[in-house]
Amino acid sequence: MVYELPSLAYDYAALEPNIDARTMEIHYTKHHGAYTTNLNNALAGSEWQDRKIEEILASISKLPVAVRNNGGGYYNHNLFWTIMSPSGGGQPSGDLGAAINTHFGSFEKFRELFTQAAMTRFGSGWAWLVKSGNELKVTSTPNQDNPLMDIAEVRGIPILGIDVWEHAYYLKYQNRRNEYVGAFWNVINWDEVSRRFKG
Ligand code: MN3
Repeated sequence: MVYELPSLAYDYAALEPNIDARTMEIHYTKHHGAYTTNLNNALAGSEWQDRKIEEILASISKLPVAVRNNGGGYYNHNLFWTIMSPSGGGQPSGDLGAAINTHFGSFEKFRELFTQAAMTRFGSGWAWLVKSGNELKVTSTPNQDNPLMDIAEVRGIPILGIDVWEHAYYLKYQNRRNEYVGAFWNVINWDEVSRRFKG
């Protein structure tokens, strides 16, 4: 199997002004593109090359660091593009909205926790909302790690994630990660997050 860069459901400028077109273009074509190529190279000829990415990540402690970095980068960005939308923002309703209220008290409390996870991740990494059994948890991971990995502190199925690597925001926001994280809420595709929550 050869992993492929998935197509984007919107154009580079679609998330303006929250995420600028130049950042989207470089992030998708160069960064995600490189993770995809490097994952294929790292898996070539190994017994893992025909396995699903989720299975690879679940056994990542047994695999070379190049698979961890690029397999994580491949999966994380696949998720990231889909959980954003030009018609995103607002709050989740239905089962996901109810589950957020149950586990965090309110949407506002959840937003605070998730923002804190994104802001306190030192250096490069991701903040996540994960489904862990019947629970919802907020966590963060360094580099391109994620909660599917058997090495993660908090394991679960990621249903929402924000990339807090500087490459995700530096052109528009420079060092102001807080502004980028604030703008992210305007583009969250809650329909997709709900779909992942149910799945
Ligand atoms: Mn990135």
